[in-house]
Amino acid sequence: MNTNPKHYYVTTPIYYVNDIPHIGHAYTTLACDVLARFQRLDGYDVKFLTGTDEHGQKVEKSAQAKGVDPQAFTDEVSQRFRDLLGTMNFSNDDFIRTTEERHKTSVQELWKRLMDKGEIYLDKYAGWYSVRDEAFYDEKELKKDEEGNKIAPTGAPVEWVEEASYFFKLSEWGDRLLKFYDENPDFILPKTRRNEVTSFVEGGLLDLSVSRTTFKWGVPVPGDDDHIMYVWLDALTNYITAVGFPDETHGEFQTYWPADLHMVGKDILRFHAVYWPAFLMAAGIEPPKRVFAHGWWTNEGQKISKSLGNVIDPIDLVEKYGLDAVRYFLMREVPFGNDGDFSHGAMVARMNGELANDLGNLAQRVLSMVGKNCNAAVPQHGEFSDDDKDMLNQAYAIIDNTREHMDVQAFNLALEDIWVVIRACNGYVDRQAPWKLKKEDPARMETVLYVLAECIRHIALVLQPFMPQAMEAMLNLLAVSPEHRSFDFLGEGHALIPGTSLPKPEGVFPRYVEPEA
Ligand code: ME8
Repeated sequence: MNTNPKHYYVTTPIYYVNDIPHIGHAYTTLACDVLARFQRLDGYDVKFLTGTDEHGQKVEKSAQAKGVDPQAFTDEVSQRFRDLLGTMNFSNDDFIRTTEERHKTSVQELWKRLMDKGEIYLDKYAGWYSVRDEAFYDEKELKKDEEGNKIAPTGAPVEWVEEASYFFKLSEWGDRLLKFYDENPDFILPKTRRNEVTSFVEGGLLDLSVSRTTFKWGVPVPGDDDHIMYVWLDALTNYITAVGFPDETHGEFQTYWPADLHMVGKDILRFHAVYWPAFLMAAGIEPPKRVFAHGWWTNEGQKISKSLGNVIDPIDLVEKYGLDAVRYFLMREVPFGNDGDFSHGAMVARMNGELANDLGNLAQRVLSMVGKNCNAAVPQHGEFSDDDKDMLNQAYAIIDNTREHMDVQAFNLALEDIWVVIRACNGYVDRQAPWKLKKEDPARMETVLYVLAECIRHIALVLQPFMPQAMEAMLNLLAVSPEHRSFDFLGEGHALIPGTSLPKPEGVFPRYVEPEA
């Protein structure tokens, strides 16, 4: 029995195994990892879920193209996604695969509930389908490509499909969805995306085809083996499977459902903000609390695609720049929710300007002065001046600002505010000039260095979710014990104890130097 009253359940999309993981997948999971780590440090009992979406026509086609059986194919690619977790230091608590037995049981049970409630009926589908998007499109949504072929609004090819199909009565859920959005103004973030979804629903919803008969790679419809379930009904259900559904008395279901946050890219918002809450409400299950749709990364201004050969492999990035610099860049570069562009120049500018200069130098110069002039121990401080108090108060306030930003997934703003304090510390060092005080007033020098060390402790504690390894190193340099690294230890009540001996200072953020050609 879980007795912690504060819970947090955060999920990533489950990724298709038709493709190997790239920066876009790493980005979404990173955002969830940062939130999960933040909430754990802030005293929450967290469940952080990710996984792979292994059924559907797209995956079946990819397996066929490789000449392998879909299960063998999905086993291999799903492993690549699990390998990425280690590469990126992701702290997920579970990894779900839709080919697992626990999931088949769950999705078949959801189907039966929808059937029993009269929410699903058998008919025939005649319309447009995009395998790439695994989505049905209404004629009026389609566009034309340069050759005059019909294409989906996403640019994906579409094909005409006619087959027997079960339908979910989505058309009956429009008003209830609109009421739900109205009553839960933060269900869809950012706000701009919310308007997009609301207009789509206001435009009228059609019943949704939820089964296919023309291929086999999926979960069979209970009682009708000719049909397999539509891959999105199958995939979305993963979020409840992972907390024990269909057992709603299961401890995890009780503790974590409804999920606090489904993090997704803007491409799949409709599935999460329209279809998913409708399926759940129709089955008598509470919808999640929030769906956040983030933006899209391009590479040096170009769309990232396999055919353009410009897919960014997160493993290459980490090898080149170091893991925490990459984590920092991705969370800092773009206002979270907007589209962003990856460029080598922008990466190096942030790495050298913000990590090496602003933060790395601050820590290095303070800790090396402490090492040389304070017997390699936390300095002894005297009375604090107004300037000292002001500096310390800025450090104590970091957590409140950060929490506010993290509550609405504004990672970039959280980092910006933390950097305001880092820059304030650099201003304070220059103003107080401890290197001058060394001769003139060594006691005052110790007080100044103490204030700085205490500020660095706060900065490092709050930055842990973003850069876990680098901040671990920085907190080690301040001899902060591993048990004293949660946010409970922020504030003056847990301040560094003068006289505690410190290890030999080492640089935490190397500058990026272009390798010789
Ligand atoms: O849609 N920039 O899986 P998927 C930012 N299986 N994020 C990107 C990106 C980019 N260029 N490219 C991909 C599916 N993403 C379904 C989901 S959930 C029940 C089922 C990220 O492998 C982003 O999060 O196509 C996007 O929504 C997701 O990968 C799509 O992953």
